[in-house]
Amino acid sequence: MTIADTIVELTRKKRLHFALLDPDKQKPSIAGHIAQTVSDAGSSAIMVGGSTLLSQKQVDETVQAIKKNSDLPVILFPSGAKFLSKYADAVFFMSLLNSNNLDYVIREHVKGAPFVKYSGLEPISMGYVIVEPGMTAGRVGEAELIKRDDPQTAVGYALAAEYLGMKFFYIEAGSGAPTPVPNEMIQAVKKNTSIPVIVGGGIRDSKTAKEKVHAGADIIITGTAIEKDKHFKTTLTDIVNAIEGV
Ligand code: 1GP
Repeated sequence: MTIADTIVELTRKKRLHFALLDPDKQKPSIAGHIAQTVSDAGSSAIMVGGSTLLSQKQVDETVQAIKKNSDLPVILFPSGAKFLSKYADAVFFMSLLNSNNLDYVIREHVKGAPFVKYSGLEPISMGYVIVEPGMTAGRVGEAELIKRDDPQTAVGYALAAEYLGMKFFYIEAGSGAPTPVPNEMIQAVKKNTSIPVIVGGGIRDSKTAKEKVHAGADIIITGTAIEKDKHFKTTLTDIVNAIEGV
């Protein structure tokens, strides 16, 4: 079974947590160590990516260190064609649907597609949108941010992603966002779409993660909770346990 199908299947049984590691934020050896902890905490996958990467080497070394230390699938979350790594298992082949820059909607994909084909990476089609405040991802991605009080626009994007044949819909407020995607927005998206809904940005504790899952998130992504929290193993374990049973 493909990684995408395995994830879809898992979301039918429980709510999942994915950890996001940005190669720009720590050395590969530390990323390897974190990966082990993420795996022990019960996460289902490790995503690798970031908006401020400088080289493919950085991504390669981080992915290799993660693979050495954990059996979890490693899924790239690339900001551009330059940041793909053949050492990962899969890549979120994602279009930033609310970007004003065609590079992030389709052009980078055209550049990166041959690499995906010949490296054997599994492409996982995903519609991606950024909600206010958007943070660095919103700025770098030149996103026309979805307003926090506009769930209907988010629903439109989710349906468009589904109708375009995308397998997942990722809605996020930006890494480190002071407030995550509003519950009402997640509820509206979930109610209107049938593809798994991934939510991230500004989720740093189990209470918030549970709230987002109650609203309808199938998968929760956390990044900063790993980078900034000294007790991140406990935090991650709490998040995984809190959302699993919802
Ligand atoms: C970024 O949503 C992720 O795409 C992670 O956000 O760093 O706030 O957890 P945080």
